[in-house]
Amino acid sequence: MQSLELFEATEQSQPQRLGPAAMVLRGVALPHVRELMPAIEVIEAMSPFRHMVTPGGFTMSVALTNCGALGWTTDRRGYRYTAVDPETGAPWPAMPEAFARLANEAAAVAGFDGFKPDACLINRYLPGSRLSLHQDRNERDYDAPIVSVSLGMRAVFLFGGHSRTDPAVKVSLHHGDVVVWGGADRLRYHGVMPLKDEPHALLGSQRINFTFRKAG
Ligand code: MD3
Ligand code: FE
Repeated sequence: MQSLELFEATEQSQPQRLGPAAMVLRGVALPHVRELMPAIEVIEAMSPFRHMVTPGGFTMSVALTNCGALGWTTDRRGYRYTAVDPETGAPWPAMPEAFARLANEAAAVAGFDGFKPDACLINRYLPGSRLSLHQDRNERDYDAPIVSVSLGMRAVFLFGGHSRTDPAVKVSLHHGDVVVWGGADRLRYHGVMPLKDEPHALLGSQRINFTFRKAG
């Protein structure tokens, strides 16, 4: 028991470097969970989670919604950011101040001062959901970092290189973990392995991931 507690304490306190400008901050979102969870309910009541279709005609296994001035969408015509939810015809729900603050503080810890996200993509994974290797390149400005917050079930994240065929490092992301990446790591290929059903005490059989970006 003693050694397990020591291990967990270490897991949470050591920022893990994935690349020259990419860091995993273990557990730093844990104090914010009680604010984040009810905020998701408000957001999904306005803009529900939905499975979007890729330009290649595949329906994503991950369901998504957005908050903030801009939201990421895909359909047969391509990937893009829009100010309006194509499903409701209304603007995406506003980004809660607490979300923007968490993203700004995490970015600063990783060395990116003054991060002001205008988009927050919210991905919902169920057992079996996956995200194939891709680059995030629909944002206007690659100088801004991206901040991701993981809640619920564990996921195995794939951190690749600058070419699709470069070998990928596997990183487990747990409830409360935050990843920040920018600079030289901003355009790395990345993805998420199919989720195993390991129900989480608070969220059950799902994983929620927020990615904060400066899209416009
Ligand atoms: C990218 N989401 O929505 S975020 C996406 O867990 C997306 O839902 C994943 O990729 C998710 O576009 C991953 C975390 C992440 C971490 C490190 C990265 C993305 C990264 C390093 C380089 C590039
Ligand atoms: Fe991505």
